Amino acid sequence: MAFINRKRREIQLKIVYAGPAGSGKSASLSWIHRRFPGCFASRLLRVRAAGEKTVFFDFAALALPQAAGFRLNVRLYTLPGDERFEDTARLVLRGVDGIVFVADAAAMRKTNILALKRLASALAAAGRSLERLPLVFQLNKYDLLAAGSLLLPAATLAADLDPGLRRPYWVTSAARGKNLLPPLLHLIHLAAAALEGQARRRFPGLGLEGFAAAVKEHLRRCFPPVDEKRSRPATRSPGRQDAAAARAGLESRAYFLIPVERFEELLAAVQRGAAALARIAQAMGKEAERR
Ligand SMILES: Nc1nc2c(ncn2[C@@H]2O[C@H](COP(=O)(O)OP(=O)(O)OP(=O)(O)O)[C@@H](O)[C@H]2O)c(=O)[nH]1
Ligand SMILES: [Mg+2]
Repeated sequence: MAFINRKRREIQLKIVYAGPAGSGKSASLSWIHRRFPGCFASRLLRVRAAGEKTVFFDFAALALPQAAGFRLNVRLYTLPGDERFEDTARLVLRGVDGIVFVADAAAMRKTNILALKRLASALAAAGRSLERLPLVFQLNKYDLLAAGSLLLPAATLAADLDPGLRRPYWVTSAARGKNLLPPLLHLIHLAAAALEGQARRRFPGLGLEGFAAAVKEHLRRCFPPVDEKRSRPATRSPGRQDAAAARAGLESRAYFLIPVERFEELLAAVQRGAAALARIAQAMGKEAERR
């Protein structure tokens, strides 16, 4: 269940982008962050470990006002898809409230299915059930159809991952910024509704009634409808708006190199807040560079 601090009247929701290696998880979060910098309370942090063993994940926090009298903090992470980074995945999945599974339409069929199975096992090992978690699917890279690639039909890919089609899915292109917001916003709303339901049963006096509806309304206000024309990558002679967006994108990203043995410490900093995370990651990065 999400982290609720009753004293400080604060709720944290943790949303994780999962999926096979290279499916477009980082590209999706990075596009949303670049396109709507004003909706975020933090920069987009890309964390990489120094040393032999590599860990890699992205992190950003959404800035949302109070909902049902609670300050809401939505933390967004991407998991590294590569099997070698299972330790990272396990740590990042701790306390997850919802998952955007980004499938790769250009990958082999079994690649997506295996990645989903691995995710279910990682959650089961931590005593969680994928079945019971809010989950949406992004079927990504369908822009490649226009380039002449032969891709699995989206309906087939969706049925591969969710045979009963019980979960919603969107056909997306992280490269072109197509359909990236709806899955995320829908998932945050699902996670908020799940939390409201759980809290009603477990903490009847908490007063979270209307929480999910308030979250949905904040999200609608924060993320205005996307103008698809502006979401295309800048052309050779970018207009003023495109240049400003590109600059904002560059400034909003940060890359950190951290020693892997301090990864737990880094994640603990994530729990404390984006500013603490940035400070610690920066210090670790400097340390790693000196070695
Ligand atoms: N054509 C196309 N390429 C994409 C799309 N999304 C991502 N890519 C490309 O696929 C590659 C991998 O994208 P990432 O976003 O780094 O993938 P990831 O899921 O974060 O990968 P890991 O972190 O390694 O698990 C990059 O070269 C992206 O430019 C898409 O929608 N269409
Ligand atoms: Mg990535």
